[in-house]
Amino acid sequence: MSGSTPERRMATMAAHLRDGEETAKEGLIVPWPTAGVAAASVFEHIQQAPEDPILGVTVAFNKDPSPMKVNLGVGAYRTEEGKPLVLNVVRQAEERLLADRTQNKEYQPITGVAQFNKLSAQLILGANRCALSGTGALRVGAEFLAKHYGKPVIYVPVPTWGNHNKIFPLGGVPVKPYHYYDPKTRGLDYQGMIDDLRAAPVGAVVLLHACAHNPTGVDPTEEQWEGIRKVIRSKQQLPFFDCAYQGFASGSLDTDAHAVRSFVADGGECLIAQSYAKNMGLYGERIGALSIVCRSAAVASRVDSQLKLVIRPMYSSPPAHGALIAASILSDRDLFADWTVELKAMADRIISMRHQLYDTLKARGTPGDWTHILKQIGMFTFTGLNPEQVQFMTREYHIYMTLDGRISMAGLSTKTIPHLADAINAAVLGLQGQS
Ligand code: KET
Repeated sequence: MSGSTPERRMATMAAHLRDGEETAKEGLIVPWPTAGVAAASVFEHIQQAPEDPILGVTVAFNKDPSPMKVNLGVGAYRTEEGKPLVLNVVRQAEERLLADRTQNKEYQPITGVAQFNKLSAQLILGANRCALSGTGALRVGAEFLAKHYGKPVIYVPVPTWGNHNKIFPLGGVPVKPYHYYDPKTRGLDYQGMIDDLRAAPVGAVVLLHACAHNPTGVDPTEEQWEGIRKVIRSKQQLPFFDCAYQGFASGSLDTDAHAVRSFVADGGECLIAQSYAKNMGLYGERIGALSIVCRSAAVASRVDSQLKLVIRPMYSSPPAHGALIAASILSDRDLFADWTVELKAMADRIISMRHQLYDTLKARGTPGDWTHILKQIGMFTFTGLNPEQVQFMTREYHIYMTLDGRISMAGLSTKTIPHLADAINAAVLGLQGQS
């Protein structure tokens, strides 16, 4: 490189040591001259980042030594004993994979395990596609849209899963809000949503939670979905479904796919990001899928080729293990049947937690209308508690939840519900804590 003689580099280092100034010129390789001596780090300016609003709740929970602590932050299923659950079907699928000596650890194709992709599309569509976590599917979808879609702006519900607001802009797609939740009714602001979609530009991308909206637990009715679909289609907007809870809302995989299927049945195009974290309990395997429904096979094939160009420099190709587990379950009639039973049991336990919490609050005489606990759908209840009340409950009752007042019903058990009800009761009454 011109000018990067050893003498020149020594002079640069000396200058740096003398006045500590940044003297590196573009294209000049400057070894850090003060290595090994007490000196400022090149990263000195970096500020402490805040913990993630959802995963950070678990970090705080883990640090708390209290025996009465409860973690209702992250959306992760727990048993009645408060333990993480590995589904029986997952254990069986893993045992089969382990025993199968034809399995190897080769690189997967860039878009992942083909059979898994096909089966995932079938699961959500009832009868096109790429493999990675739900988060990864959203991220790849975002970057694909930024590169190849003429209207890279995505409308997201308010509120939405917090990561949406980070994933899309980082993938090159700015985020705009649409009305969704009405704090007054603790239900859907249907008219606000419709008005916002009507006012959004032709062709805009619209993020929709396929079912079990996170964090509100509020889903449109079938009729309302029909209205939403008509507006989106009439404005030639592009739906992008985030489907992280199929089977968790109603207990039925088909019922929970209703919204997506209605948009596919009308012949229009859409993107679908699926996650198997919750419904197969494969959180740490990071397994999900991106499907892009296209009008023709020819378009789908070109889209597929471009997705590879997005993925290859991002993570090259996805890990195999989670895809193979999911594919085993999806492809085997018996495992699939057993899975639906286990899934229903998880959904039912969550619903029973809703009833128990509601009844316990009623029994305490806690002021307010708590029927939304019963009405809301899926893993979460959006309690309506404000950040001060949440902080009070964490400080005084060791109950961990996100600041927006969301609680993961899957983190509750018959044993912990009275404690939560006490905490909510005290928070609502503005009482002093008990610890
Ligand atoms: N979409 C939604 C709507 C969602 O709630 C999650 C996870 C994901 C995608 C991520 O899926 P995955 O396959 O794990 O990448 N939500 C829970 C965990 C988290 O925040 O990461 C949560 O809201 O607690």
